[in-house]
Amino acid sequence: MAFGRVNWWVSRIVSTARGSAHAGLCDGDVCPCTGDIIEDGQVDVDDLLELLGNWGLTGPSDLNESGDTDIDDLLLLLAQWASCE
Ligand SMILES: [Ca+2]
Repeated sequence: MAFGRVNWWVSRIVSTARGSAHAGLCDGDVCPCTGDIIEDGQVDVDDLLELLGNWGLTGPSDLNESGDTDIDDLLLLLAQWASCE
């Protein structure tokens, strides 16, 4: 698969995740930077790998505190993809 096509899919997923997060879990326009799992000041691939490594488990990767790390947590992380401010 060409890089441009992968980039398009990532953009679509992040856009959808941002819409989901803003529809339910954020307070107004302010979303906490809970996606910064490894606490380095940004939500990036390192946080994504940490989340995937803890799939099904509780802990810091359980961003919505539902009791396990699942697709909802992945969508939250993608919605916060960027530097934390
Ligand atoms: Ca969860």
